[in-house]
Amino acid sequence: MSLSNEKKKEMFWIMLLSRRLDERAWVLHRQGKIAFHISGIGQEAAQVGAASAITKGKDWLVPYYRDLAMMIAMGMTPAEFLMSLFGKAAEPTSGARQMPSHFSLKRANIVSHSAPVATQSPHAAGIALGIKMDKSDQVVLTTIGEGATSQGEWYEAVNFAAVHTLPVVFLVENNQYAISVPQKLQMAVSGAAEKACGLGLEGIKVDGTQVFKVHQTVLDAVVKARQGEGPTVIEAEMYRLTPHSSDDDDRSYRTREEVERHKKKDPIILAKNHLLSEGLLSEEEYQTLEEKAKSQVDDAVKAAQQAPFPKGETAASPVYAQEVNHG
Ligand SMILES: Cc1ncc(C[n+]2csc(CCOP(=O)(O)OP(=O)(O)O)c2C)c(N)n1
Ligand SMILES: [Mg+2]
Repeated sequence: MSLSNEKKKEMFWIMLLSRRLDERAWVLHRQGKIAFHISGIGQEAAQVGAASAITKGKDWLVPYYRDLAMMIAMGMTPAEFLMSLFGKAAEPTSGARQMPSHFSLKRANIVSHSAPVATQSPHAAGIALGIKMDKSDQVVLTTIGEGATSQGEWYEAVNFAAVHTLPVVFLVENNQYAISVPQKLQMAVSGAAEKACGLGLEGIKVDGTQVFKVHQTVLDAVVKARQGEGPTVIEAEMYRLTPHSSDDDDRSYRTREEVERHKKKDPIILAKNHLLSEGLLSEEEYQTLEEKAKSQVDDAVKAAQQAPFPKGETAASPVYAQEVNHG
């Protein structure tokens, strides 16, 4: 089923809003107002394309730390994200106990991941097993970086899902680096999609800078999973346009020329040009969206800054089911 014009514009809006929100997080970090940020800049097309292929509130999502745009597409608000950066009590992932960007959102069936990379993959396979045992037609989407597909957990999860024909889509966001390690020092194959055939399932590569292409590829895999035809590995290729995190200096391992070259394939610009060329967006409408994004981010920053911190006496309460007596 092809996307309606309205849906295409909405997907572009989510990408734009997420980009401006992500950029603001960098500014807040450089102003010394937050301690840490890990960015999804350059990965918005894959994230929004994939999120709009599952059914919100019905299907399950097990994301990873770069998925800010995916989370916004799934209904997390900018203020909720910013509250996690400021460590505020009302942030929905953990009430400020988790590191920022360890995303979860109970109301949208989005499950938190642990800090060790790839541990989310077996969680996703396990949820998919539960769905199959319940004979439900839900689907699980899970994401991961290409570097983390070297981890045993990823192979175990994909293998298990293939053996048991589980309704799960493994989306690999291949941004070409794992911190400072380029893909060619990470794997001897052409990418994560190539690994899939060795485990007995389909592996598909897609241009991860093209939101509507990613959407269609993930949608096909979701339909297949929902029909009981098993899992798919999808590798979306893009480029991490920022350093790994606010603690990283990428000048030590890649040239500025390389980064500048990849900015020509910035997914926001590609999506904007696509909508302009199809007559779905005008320059004036685009400027209006930019202003709207700026004012929504401004408002969200204010709300998050004004929100209360968790109370000291609640420090252990969301971690343990019952209060623990340390005396
Ligand atoms: C098991 C484990 N080893 C190392 C780390 C440190 N670490 C955090 S992110 C990361 C890079 C992961 O790269 P990739 O999977 O390509 O994802 P990207 O950050 O590029 O999106 C590493 C090595 C970790 N969190 N867990
Ligand atoms: Mg990577």
